[in-house]
Amino acid sequence: MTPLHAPEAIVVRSYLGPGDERSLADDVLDGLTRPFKELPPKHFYDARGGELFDRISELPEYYPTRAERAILEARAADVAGDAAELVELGSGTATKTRLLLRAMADAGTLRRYVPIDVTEGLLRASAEELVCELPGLRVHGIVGDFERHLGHVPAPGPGRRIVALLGGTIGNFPPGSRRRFLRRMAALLRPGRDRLLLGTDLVKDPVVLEAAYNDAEGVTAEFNRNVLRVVNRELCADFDVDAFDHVAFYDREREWIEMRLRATRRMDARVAALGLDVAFAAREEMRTEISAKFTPARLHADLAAAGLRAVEVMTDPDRRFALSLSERSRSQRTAQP
Ligand code: AVJ
Repeated sequence: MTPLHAPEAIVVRSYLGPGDERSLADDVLDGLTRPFKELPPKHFYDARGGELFDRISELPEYYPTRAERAILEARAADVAGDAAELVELGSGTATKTRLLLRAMADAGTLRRYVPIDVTEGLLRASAEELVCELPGLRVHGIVGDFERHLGHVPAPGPGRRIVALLGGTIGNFPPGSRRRFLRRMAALLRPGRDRLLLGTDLVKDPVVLEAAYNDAEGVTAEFNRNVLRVVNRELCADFDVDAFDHVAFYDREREWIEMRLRATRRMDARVAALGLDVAFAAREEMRTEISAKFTPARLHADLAAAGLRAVEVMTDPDRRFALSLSERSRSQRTAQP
């Protein structure tokens, strides 16, 4: 049987190589030799970490995924209606993406989907499904790290492009890096035509925020500890994973959730691949994630600092989460990716 879609409908390019274990190695070397130890959150997401995150997104306490989906369900046509191309950073299982691509298909403007994700299997599987579901769609997949491989996003085609960073992932960046990264995303947009679609979790009652990161089932705790399993496997380390407690709290001053791992006792660990010995004092904490929460003022200030201007900010009925659509302001210059 001939496939319904053209065989060349899917192109997948991988930019991951030996350098990627090195990126973990460099991050671990930096992070574990700091006076206040720290590991960047992007290393949570191996296959197990991805599954744990999917489970988190279904927890009763973890509202962001549901709130964002509710906005997309109500507003997909307004968001993506007349766009030709969707570039998505960290596409994962592409469930929310479907709503956008369908709206573009319904409007008759859909041409291309450009997902960027570190997990090649997920990316290929969702590309196959999408080209079957949406006749005429072309997928240009980029297997890579969106912090390092944005330069491989192909030049935009005719029609409007939307660059999407959903889920509140922008909150993982500390304030200065956040603006730098927004600027690099802005560089993928043509002024006056293309748009950035950004998901941001909103400042709210700290009780609600802290519950979302301290679920009763302990899935977030397992997700948090998973970064140590990744380091053990990839860098031949010997962390006693279960000897670390999950800690998550809302920092009211900085307006972000901070996750940490706390050593339950004095501990020595060896990271053999780095020839590194690490000592933890009893109750010493290591930071594993920040997840910034936004006020409308902070969102607009960060966008403006990146040469962007919001044309629309949509929230769910409970105002827990915001999806914003922004344009590049013509006057400002932006950095190259
Ligand atoms: C995927 C980064 C948006 O910050 O809420 C969920 C990750 N960490 N529970 C978030 C996460 C703990 C999530 N993001």
